Amino acid sequence: MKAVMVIPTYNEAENIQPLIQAIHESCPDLDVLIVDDRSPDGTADLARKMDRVQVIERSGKLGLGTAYVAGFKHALEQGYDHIGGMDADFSHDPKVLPALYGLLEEADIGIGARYIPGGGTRNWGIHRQILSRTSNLVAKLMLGIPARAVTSGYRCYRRKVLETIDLDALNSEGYAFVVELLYRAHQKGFKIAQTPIIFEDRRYGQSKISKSEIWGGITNLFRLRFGS
Ligand SMILES: Nc1nc2c(ncn2[C@@H]2O[C@H](COP(=O)(O)OP(=O)(O)OP(=O)(O)O)[C@@H](O)[C@H]2O)c(=O)[nH]1
Ligand SMILES: [Mg+2]
Repeated sequence: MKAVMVIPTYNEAENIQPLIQAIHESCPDLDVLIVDDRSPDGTADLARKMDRVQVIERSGKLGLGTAYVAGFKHALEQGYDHIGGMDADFSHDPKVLPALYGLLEEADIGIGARYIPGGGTRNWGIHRQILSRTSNLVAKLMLGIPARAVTSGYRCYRRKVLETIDLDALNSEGYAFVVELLYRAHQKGFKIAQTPIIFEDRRYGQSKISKSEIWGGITNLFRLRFGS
């Protein structure tokens, strides 16, 4: 099985090389595809210096959702059977990768989940924990998806999932993008499986996801559930 991990990046210079190294230590056969939005800190150039890495460089900061779409399409064109997605900031522990991709032996989608036995968060304040747990629960209940990790971006898919879903028709941004993708996949009857992860705060660099996206995420749930 040809497998790749798609990683959208924006200003991840401190993380990108150690991350790629950790991915290859954990999963020597996994290729890496970086989708960088012309990070001013030179993330793309640092990534290009590593082995088994391809870099797509876009013209500017166009957002996480379209970065995933660009990466997924490229991966499909290249004939990958298993295609993943993760953050570049070490919140998604590369040690979990064998277990995550292993889920695709049985399921169409594998998700790294915080709120199942063995999973959790590290260094999170009570506010963020409540917000995260609540948004996951609300998303799960509203969308009827049989998974606890609806908002998790640490995932992998069989290629037929990404071929079946019209990626260009997904119109959510940021966090909401992964929620919408899972919702569409669930609607098409694809099977979801989960493995526990401990989610850690980003190692270096700044957060790019704004508070307004949290509210955007909530309105998005209503749009998905009650919209066209
Ligand atoms: N290509 C691209 N990548 C992005 C963009 N925005 C965020 N990212 C990447 O998407 C991933 C998730 O973004 P983060 O900034 O870690 O978001 P977060 O986890 O909610 O926030 P943190 O608290 O900073 O960890 C990281 O790998 C970012 O570099 C974007 O506009 N374009
Ligand atoms: Mg992060």
